[in-house]
Amino acid sequence: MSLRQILIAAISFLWEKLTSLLYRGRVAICPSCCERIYPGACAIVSLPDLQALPTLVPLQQEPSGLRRVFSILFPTSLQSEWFVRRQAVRICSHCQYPLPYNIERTRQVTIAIIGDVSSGKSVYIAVLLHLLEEAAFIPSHLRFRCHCLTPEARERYERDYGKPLFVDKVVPRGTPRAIEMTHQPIIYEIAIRLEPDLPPVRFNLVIYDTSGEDYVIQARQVRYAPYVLNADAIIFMLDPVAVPAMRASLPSDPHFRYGHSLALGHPLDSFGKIVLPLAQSGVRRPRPLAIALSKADLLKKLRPLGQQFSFLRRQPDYRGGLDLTDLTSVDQEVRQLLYEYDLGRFVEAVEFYRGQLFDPVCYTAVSAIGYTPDEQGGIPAINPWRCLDPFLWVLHELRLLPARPTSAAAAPAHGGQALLAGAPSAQAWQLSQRRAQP
Ligand SMILES: Nc1nc2c(ncn2[C@@H]2O[C@H](COP(=O)(O)OP(=O)(O)O)[C@@H](O)[C@H]2O)c(=O)[nH]1
Ligand SMILES: [Mg+2]
Repeated sequence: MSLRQILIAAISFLWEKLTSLLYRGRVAICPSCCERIYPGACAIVSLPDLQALPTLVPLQQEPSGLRRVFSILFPTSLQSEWFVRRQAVRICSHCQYPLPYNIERTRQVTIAIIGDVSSGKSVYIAVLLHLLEEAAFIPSHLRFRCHCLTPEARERYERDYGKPLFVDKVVPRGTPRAIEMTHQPIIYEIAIRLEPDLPPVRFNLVIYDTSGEDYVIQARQVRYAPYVLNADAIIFMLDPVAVPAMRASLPSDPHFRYGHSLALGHPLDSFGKIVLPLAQSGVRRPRPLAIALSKADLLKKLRPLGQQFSFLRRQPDYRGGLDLTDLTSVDQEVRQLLYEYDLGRFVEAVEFYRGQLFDPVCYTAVSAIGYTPDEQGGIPAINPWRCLDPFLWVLHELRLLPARPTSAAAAPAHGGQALLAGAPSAQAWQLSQRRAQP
């Protein structure tokens, strides 16, 4: 190696170190290709027909040289009248995806809803989006705004899953495997005002739906569902139908002939395969993990009425705020249920990664439909039960949503750790929330 080459290598190394220090907090992840980007260094285009790339008109090229450094540090605001009139958006430098208009100043929160094929992800997401848009969980004293930034992706999802469920009353068919390496997530801009004189808590909620095969086949996950690696929180759907001991205890329901003809993987194997890329990625960033036992309507058929778990008989009231006391008891009962049905090893596998990949962990049970579909996949109605438990818990753990004040005395959970922290006052909570912002 010549002296010149050594000098060039040293300068580029120093420049890299300097820029990573200088650009701290300016980096974002493209919601579509999941590559790291600097929003300030992305090209700006006019996109009158939102998300229809062929119609885009360039307004500002990607800056280069010193202008690039300046643009990264002080991104051009798209809120000026000139940009607003042209419906300007930034596009990703790697995949040209039209980025959320506020990406340079708003926290992106990715909640990865993952699980094996047919574990109930798509149905759950379709119902969750409805509940989110109806603000069904926001206590009446809080002001809430939820605006979808990806109307086309949302419409497509509604056509494929929302309409069959809510209008046609039939369970939709499975999600096809991904063939592209970019994704069309559904993104909501959310603002929650806790106190009239305090600025609202703002974030962009990013939700994806991918085929279960893309998660459980490791090579496919890294390729087609890379957002799991960057997810801020994970909801793992645990399918009771895939648990041999539970399935054996369920009456031979005609429902099993619909949508369950696949050879289902054991949840322990699926969880292991999903976790492996996270463990191998070297990113040691523990994130909240909610285990959601899906299709919980089936759990009611496991035992005679009088011997059922108490959480199956309770209906949470989200209007009063997230009830951590109730969640703690659900967590304990679901763990107990898993041990009872031979899934102790699953709980232990989760514990193994706790602190390293996940922290904290909460066990919940959800039924997106609220009924068991008939032989043809027909359902009488959609009557979601406890669907918001994992979602709200995750938001609470990410310090984006306060809990009901009376739940401050939530019992400490397993391992002597307080799984569910108490609920501070709105002001104290918002202060701590702001400190937690990246
Ligand atoms: N009993 C019951 N079955 C459900 C529920 N949600 C989904 N299913 C069943 O699970 C099948 C797969 O659901 P889907 O959301 O497509 O699973 P995905 O492959 O994980 O996206 C559906 O065809 C339904 O038969 C539920 O809340 N209760
Ligand atoms: Mg699906």
